Amino acid sequence: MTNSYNDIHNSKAMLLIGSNPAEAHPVSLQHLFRAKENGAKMLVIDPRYTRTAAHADQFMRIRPGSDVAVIWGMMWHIFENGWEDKKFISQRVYGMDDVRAEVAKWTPDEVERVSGAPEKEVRAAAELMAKHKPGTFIWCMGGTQHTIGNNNTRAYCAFQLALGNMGVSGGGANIFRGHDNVQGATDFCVLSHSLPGYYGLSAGAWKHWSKVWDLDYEWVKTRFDQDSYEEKKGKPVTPMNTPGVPVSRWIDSVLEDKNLFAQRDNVKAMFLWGHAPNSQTRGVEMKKAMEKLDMLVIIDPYPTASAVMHDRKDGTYLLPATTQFETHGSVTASNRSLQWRDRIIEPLFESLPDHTIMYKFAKKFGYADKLCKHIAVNNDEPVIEDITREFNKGMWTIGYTGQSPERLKQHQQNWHTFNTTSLKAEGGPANGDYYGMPWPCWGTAEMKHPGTPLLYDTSKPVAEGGLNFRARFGVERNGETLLAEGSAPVGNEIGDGHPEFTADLLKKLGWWDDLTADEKALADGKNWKTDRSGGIQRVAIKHGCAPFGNAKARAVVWTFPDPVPIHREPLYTNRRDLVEKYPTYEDRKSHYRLPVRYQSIQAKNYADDFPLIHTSGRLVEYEGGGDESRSNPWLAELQQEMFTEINPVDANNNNIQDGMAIWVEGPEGSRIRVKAMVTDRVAPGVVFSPFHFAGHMQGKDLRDKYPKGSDPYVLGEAANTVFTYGYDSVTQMQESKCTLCKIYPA
Ligand SMILES: Nc1nc2c(c(=O)[nH]1)N[C@H]1C(S)=C(S)[C@@H](COP(=O)(O)OP(=O)(O)OC[C@H]3O[C@@H](n4cnc5c(=O)[nH]c(N)nc54)[C@H](O)[C@@H]3O)O[C@H]1N2
Ligand SMILES: Nc1nc2c(c(=O)[nH]1)N[C@H]1C(S)=C(S)[C@@H](COP(=O)(O)OP(=O)(O)OC[C@H]3O[C@@H](n4cnc5c(=O)[nH]c(N)nc54)[C@H](O)[C@@H]3O)O[C@H]1N2
Ligand SMILES: [Mo]
Repeated sequence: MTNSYNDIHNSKAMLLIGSNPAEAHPVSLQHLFRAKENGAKMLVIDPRYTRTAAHADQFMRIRPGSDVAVIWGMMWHIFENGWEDKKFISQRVYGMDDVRAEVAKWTPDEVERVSGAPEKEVRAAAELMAKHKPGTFIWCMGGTQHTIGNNNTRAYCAFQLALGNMGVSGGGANIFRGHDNVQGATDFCVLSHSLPGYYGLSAGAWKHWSKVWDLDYEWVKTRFDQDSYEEKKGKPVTPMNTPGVPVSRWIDSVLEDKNLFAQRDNVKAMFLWGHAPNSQTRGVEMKKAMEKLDMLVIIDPYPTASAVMHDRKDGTYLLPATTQFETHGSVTASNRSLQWRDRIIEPLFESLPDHTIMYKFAKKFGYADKLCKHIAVNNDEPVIEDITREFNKGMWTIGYTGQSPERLKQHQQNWHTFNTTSLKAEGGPANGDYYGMPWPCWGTAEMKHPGTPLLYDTSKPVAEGGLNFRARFGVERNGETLLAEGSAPVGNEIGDGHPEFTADLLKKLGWWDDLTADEKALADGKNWKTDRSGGIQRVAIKHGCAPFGNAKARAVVWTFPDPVPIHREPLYTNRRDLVEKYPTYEDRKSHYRLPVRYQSIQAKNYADDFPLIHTSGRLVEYEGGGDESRSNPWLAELQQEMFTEINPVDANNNNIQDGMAIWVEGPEGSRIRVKAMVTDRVAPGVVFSPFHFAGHMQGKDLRDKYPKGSDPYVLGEAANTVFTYGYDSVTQMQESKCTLCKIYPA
């Protein structure tokens, strides 16, 4: 998220695509209402007429999976009418001409053919955004859970770049997140492809973190398999330097032919740590994978659907974890602000906080002393403040270094001093800071950087939270500069684009002697993100420069499968007429260590037997897999049954009446028994299911299998039992917004 929920108060227009905050972010929706009261226009683009759409000035319905078509369709009108911000593009964007060439193909007729949105609506939507600036662009899961999710999100960003809506208050790309610490979990890379702070997995990255942890890099290396199973740029690489299997594909890491798997063996043990299995697609195959494991461990306040989905007899452990109310420490909000939280209640029953459980494992494995070398431990609980100080010492890349526990606590204790629109403290002990010091909060805590409330905003000096686009991808490409031209943050002494800061660049600029002797000792030979003294960052900022250089935003990502976002039909599509022109990717031999199927699935026509598009999402009453919220009597009262939304036309054509029990059957051979909700919220040809239910499997009630007294009040079929194969070509996000189905009375 480049801006913040609060900053949306300053927007003149709000575009929401694949985002339904009335159900998924009801508190954040209040900020959108503030903007509406200030006169902002609201545009909602979604396959469904949602509770959010009910508040919109314009609602535009699209076919699931057609986001690129409709965004390029809107940009077609923007370019046609010269509504783009030419100055912004020439100074701060690389590759917009390539986008323009792709957009030219999306004439109004083609946009309507692919997305279903008629020219009149698409033009009105484009005009709404072009004539009301600054405008914010909000997207959520409707855009990301696709094989081309990365194309969708990049098309959204290109749209904002074209209008010059980036780096300004009231503008930006604002992605409403899921759980309260999704941003923090991402920043720490609780993922398979990077070390904390997006350092990647190269030897240099491991060496940096080994220094921060004060561990011998050679010892860290011995923790990994030294054999190689794949190549990078023609050279063999070991698992330590290659992304592991992402959670979306864990089933395949168990079931896939081991000879096709880029690691020594299949996965034999699985920890589901705060994870609901019914949140993942291919439920029937997951049951198989669960049963094939040697060991299954569930670390959760609830037994979850993991307790009932499989028929394991042994080797299954349930470790009760506390909830966030029983621990304390910092979490990171969507707008990159860190917030300190206190413990509300002592841990209930025998449950333990997650970090205590983790420490106890490290003890069993024999490396607890290394895990907590500079972290005090009380009664097996690592001290949270010390963990915070440790990441402060390492995460220079994104400026997670200035938010010391002391500063975070000061913000928490002085909430009332912060302005609720600008997030800036007006007087008081944190005067001038932005709430939670949204990252990047550069340098050390002593430097007192206030945090960066808006990314890439050149109207303020970097020292006061200003910024520009990163020089992350080199300084030149095909003879063209990648650096910003004639644009820099206020007070930047270079006054134009410049590369990332290194010790050498400081020397070249004659700024090296601005470092103290202590800083020089750590900074020599290093760059802005590996200098553990923070001196390079401090001096760059002193001269008004962003430590990561000043470049253009790239609208062409030459390292991705589709450098300029293009439309591709979903794997399971009922628009066979579009497959030839907009085919999916070729199958891939190895991505995140596993083969990935694309074309081999799309090649087969499922549409005759499974004519309806099946999409999925959220209800305000329940959260995620839903075991926690379906165990809450007040919420359970409000949504007592799993259901599927069906348009009256499809209901009538399939002998279905509102409230009837029906089967929804998917193309991979499974079906779920649910209640029909007949409604025009969905268009003919599209059905929608919430994914929060579990405890029924293909018509069978599994209530008896829950440990005594732990069954949630409400059980139901998991939508993901019938959601199918399909993974984003870069991130491997599952395709849970777009599959096919048929429906019939049960
Ligand atoms: N009550 C509640 N709140 C939650 C959650 C919860 O489980 N319950 N979960 C949290 C989490 S983890 C997240 S990530 C967020 C998610 O928040 P959202 O993404 O807003 O929620 P969803 O309902 O999954 O999807 C949003 C919309 O995408 C639409 N959609 C479906 N297919 C497409 C498509 O192809 N293109 C487009 N443009 N739109 C499409 C759906 O119709 C839906 O209205 O919510 C968070 N908030
Ligand atoms: N079909 C379909 N599938 C989807 C989606 C969709 O839109 N459609 N959305 C996807 C998205 S965006 C997401 S984020 C996932 C969500 O998927 P998950 O993250 O797997 O689901 P949740 O149920 O939100 O949370 C998982 C578990 O965390 C436990 N928990 C709560 N607090 C704590 C704690 O402090 N410690 C521990 N250890 N556990 C705790 C809860 O009891 C719960 O069982 O679902 C995905 N799946
Ligand atoms: Mo999410």
